[in-house]
Amino acid sequence: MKNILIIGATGQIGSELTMRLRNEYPGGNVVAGYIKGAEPKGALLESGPAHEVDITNAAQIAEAVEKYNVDTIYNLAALLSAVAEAKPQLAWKIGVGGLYNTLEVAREKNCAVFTPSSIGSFGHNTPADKTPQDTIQRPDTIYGVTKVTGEMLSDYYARRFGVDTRSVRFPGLISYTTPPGGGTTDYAVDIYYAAVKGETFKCPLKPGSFMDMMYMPDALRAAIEIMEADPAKLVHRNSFNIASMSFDPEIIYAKIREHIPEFKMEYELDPLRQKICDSWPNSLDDTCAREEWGWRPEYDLESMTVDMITHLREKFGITAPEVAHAMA
Ligand code: AKB
Repeated sequence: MKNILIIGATGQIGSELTMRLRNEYPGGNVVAGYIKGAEPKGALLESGPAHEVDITNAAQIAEAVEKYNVDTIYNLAALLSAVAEAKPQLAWKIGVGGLYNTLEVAREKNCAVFTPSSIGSFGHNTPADKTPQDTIQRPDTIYGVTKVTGEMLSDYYARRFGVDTRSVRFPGLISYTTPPGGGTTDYAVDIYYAAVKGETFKCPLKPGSFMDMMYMPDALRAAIEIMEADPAKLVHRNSFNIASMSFDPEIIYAKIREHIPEFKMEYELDPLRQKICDSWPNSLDDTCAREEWGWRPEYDLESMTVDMITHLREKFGITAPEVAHAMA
């Protein structure tokens, strides 16, 4: 894979994945696909080509693929779970209509396609703990419905037309670069911002709300490694469970307080996000990803917390308070 189009390159995952792919494939075109109003800026704009690609417009996708001789498409266009509940028709148009457009272009132009699925592809009647790779997928949200449809459509295009479609089910992704916006797992990003800025965090989910989470560097590596995996070893394609850590608000709060003891959290529940979270698994079993393409996470809650706090302090120019040493 050398010439890559990222659809949704200015979003939470896209902005970091585009930069990472440009480092990974320095000789190729790594094209930042963006929509009007979300144009790339700064390093993202300066480090490589950019092209307007609205996923609901198949002609625009085809134009970018032809112009840059694209062989791989990363389709990152989606509304996250909570926003999708407010705009279900748009969520379907982008998540399913957009994927259909992408797969059709890929079929005609012979491109591989990565389209992330999510822990949101499961529902309340899925086994919640160590959720198996192959299990019941009857999601309660429109976000989940688009993700399961996307998994099935992508598998269909692989079987029927030989399109090289691959995917992982992302947990909540945590990063200090671009904020997520509109997801159920967003609290696990927001809590770090509040802690570093010295603000009291209002937690939208109640204690005991466990979900899988992952630090962005692991997620980016997963997205690249699955596309590089030896196809002969893949039993599954769309989509692999991947996991690195599972926690609830109490656990992440306690972990941050080990590093910022004065940090305070209060509960101010968001009924929509709570309902969505209650329908999602507590933790996924990622054995198939480990066995079929060697998936291994590198970050746990402790190493992620140290890295998040360090980078957010740098981002906001906040110096770490001096540690008070007791006099002997
Ligand atoms: C969301 O919360 O909607 C996403 C996801 C887990 O897919 N972060």
